[in-house]
Amino acid sequence: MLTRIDHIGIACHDLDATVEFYRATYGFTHAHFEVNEEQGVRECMLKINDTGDGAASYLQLIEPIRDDSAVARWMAQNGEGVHHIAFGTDGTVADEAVGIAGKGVRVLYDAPRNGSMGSLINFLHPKDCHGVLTELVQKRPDPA
Ligand code: CMX
Ligand code: CO
Repeated sequence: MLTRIDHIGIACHDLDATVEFYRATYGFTHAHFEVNEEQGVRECMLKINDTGDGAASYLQLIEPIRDDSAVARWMAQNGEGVHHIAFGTDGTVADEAVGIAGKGVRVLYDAPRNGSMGSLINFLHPKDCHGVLTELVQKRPDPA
């Protein structure tokens, strides 16, 4: 079941300056930085709040590291701004993807890929989601 807004993905030109904007303007300071080579981004997950399913909601600030990345292509058309939304599941992304694909929505990857902080992710095509690039997220299992 999809139980939370896991994150909102926001494309930016200068990650450090954008993180500083969110800190100085809103006081969001719980920041986790990483590079996702496969997705072609440097990113910062800014935690906004914990959620009832034991996970959390974030802003995902993303700066392209390659001109041929999905985010760089999108920014060439749109500039900075909201790029995607991500719903979190309390189950697996693989199961969510099967269920959603069965409703006629295109799932972009055959199998889940690596997302932020050890999560597993997949995407739904924006043209099948009323113009919204939609991501599915399964948070990293808690260490045993
Ligand atoms: N939101 C809404 N619509 C979008 C979009 C977005 N982010 N990106 C592309 N589109 C639209 C385009 O406007 C275009 O519409 P028109 O045909 O009406 O012009 C259509 O989708 C196809 O666009 P395109 O430029 O030909 O598409 P791309 O080849 O760039 O591929 C997509 C689009 C969704 C398949 C690609 O962006 C993708 O694979 N995304 C998933 C991966 C990703 O976004 N990674 C970055 C985030 C990583 C993370 O969250 O961790
Ligand atoms: Co994302």
